[in-house]
Parts: sequence; structure tokens; C-alpha cells
Amino acid sequence: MSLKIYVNGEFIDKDKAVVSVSDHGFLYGDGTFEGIRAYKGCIFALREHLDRLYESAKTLMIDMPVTIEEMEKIVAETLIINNFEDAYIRLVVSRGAGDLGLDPRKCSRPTLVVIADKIKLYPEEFYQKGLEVITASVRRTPVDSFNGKVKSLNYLNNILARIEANNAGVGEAIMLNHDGYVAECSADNIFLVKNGEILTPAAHLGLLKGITRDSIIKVARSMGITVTETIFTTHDVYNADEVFLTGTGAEVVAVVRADKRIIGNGLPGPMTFSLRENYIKYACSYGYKLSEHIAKYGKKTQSAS
Ligand code: PXG
Repeated sequence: MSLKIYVNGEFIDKDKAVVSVSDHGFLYGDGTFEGIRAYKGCIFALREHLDRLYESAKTLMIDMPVTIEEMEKIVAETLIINNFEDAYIRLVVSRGAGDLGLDPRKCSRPTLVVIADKIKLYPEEFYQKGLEVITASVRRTPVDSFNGKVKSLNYLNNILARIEANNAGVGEAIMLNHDGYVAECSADNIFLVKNGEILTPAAHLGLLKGITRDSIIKVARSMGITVTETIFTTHDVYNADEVFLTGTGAEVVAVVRADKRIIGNGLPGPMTFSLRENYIKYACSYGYKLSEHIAKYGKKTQSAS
């Protein structure tokens, strides 16, 4: 059966699901998106992801075509119609079709797309051996130019950093902010473990406030671990006891080498391991439950807007 994609109020077969070449998402990267996971029929932290999406849209002055409650239902129905319990969900809201000028007033209505697909898991080796990273020469955009809290369709500075990682043959790239402090990675947030405590760059440094990041902070604190949102440099990364990255796709993954410096003993550390275990438990239980959605609204899916 062909994958069904939600496009502006309708579920459409994947090969027929298209958006206009005049869409300003395509012409200018004018829009916002979310990447969300579902584990065993539970859409992890759906409300948090939607809050971030609606906040991004507000800053971009994109009028969301549906309410946040309607959006929850649309995401759930996209999973149900495709029979997915474990999935990766990509939600995209763009400015919509307009003329060739960049003036958003020429775009009549935003485009809303929800894609759910089977999650491509990283190989087990990725978690067993950990990752090597480099520091990218490309910096995170200063917050007075564009705030990294907006998860915009314009990812070129992160993509340039990822190209540097690819060219170096490593898995991720650390991105510094304009003052030279560690901000995050190209598609993951970063954490250090030092003397039994956890440090992560503070949100005002210009990073994306990851949902996994915020969840890991909660999970770590519930385990009695001190977590501080602070500022640090690559020196602190090289000399940490453990370093790990968090993100929707990777979940929690250890970093074992950074700019050719071996971190700790060069293996994923015990804190990273137990945080990962506890995070997975949390992610499988915290969120929007498809079983509750079906009990409330039935399994029949309609065009949801
Ligand atoms: N920083 C940046 C710049 C990101 O793009 C994160 C941190 C982690 O945020 P979450 O909310 O996922 O914990 C991201 C995540 C994926 C994927 O498949 C993730 C992102 C973009 C595209 C794909 O993991 N951004």
C-alpha cells in the first residue's frame, strides 16, 4: 500500500503528493518544520514539538491554518491511516505559493504537509562505539540575525557544517556561536559530563532548544544528577569525562573523539549509557497515545481539517 501524505487537508498517495514550484518554502526556505518520533503507538512529546512549531510560525508571521488541537489529530491520523506505531514524522509548514518576489503578502495561504515514514534506525555500532566529531568553521547564526530557536526551513548553515563533517569522515560537527562558545551540532544538541555533573550550552547562545535536550535534562534531574545550562568552549569538550549528543533521530549518542582528541577513555561512558536507557523508557511513555485517540475519535480517518 502506498504511503499516505497529508497535504492541506487531504491524505494523498505519496507519488501524487506535491507542492507548487511557486511555494515560498521552495523558493526561499520560507517556512518551519518539526521532526517527531512515535514509539509503540505513543507520539513522543507531541505537544512540546507543536508548541515549538507554533512559536516558530508566530515569529515568522505565518498564520497556522489549523489549531494546535487539530494539528495533534492530523499527526495522529497520519500515523493511523498508514498503520504506523513506530515512525518518524515530518511536519512542514511553508509560507505557501506566491509570486517570484519574496514579499510574503503575495502568498495566499500556508502549505501544511505531514509525512510519516518508517523510522530508519542508526546501526547498533553507532551506540556501542560512539561518534567522532569535528568543530565546524561555520558558526551558528547570531541571535540578532536569526534566532536558532526557530526551526526554519532554511538549514544552510547547519548543512555547511554537516558537509565539513562529511569531508572529515566523521559523524557530526560541533557548531560554535559567534563568540566562540560551543552552541550545538548540525542536527543535535551537545552535553558534557564532568565530575558526575552534566553541562549543556544555555539556550540563549543561539541553539535550537531540542525537545530531546529538554527531556534529557528532566530525565537526568529525576535521576538526581545536577544539570547546568551554561557556557563552555571546545577545551571543555576535549577534557570532559563523557560527551554525548541528543536529537530526535539519534536519541542519545556518545561522542568519543572531538577534533582528534580522545574523550575520556575513548568509549561511550556509563552516564551516557544510563541516560540513554532512561530516555528510551521515558520516550515510549510520554506523549500522545494513538490508542486514546482511537478510543475518542474512532479509527476512521477523515480529511482532518
Ligand atoms: N539542533 C539542531 C540544529 C537541530 O536541527 C536538534 C538540535 C535536536 O532537536 P530535537 O528537538 O530533535 O531534540 C536539531 C534537530 C532528525 C532531524 O532526523 C533532526 C533535526 C533536523 C532534521 C532531522 O533527527 N533537527
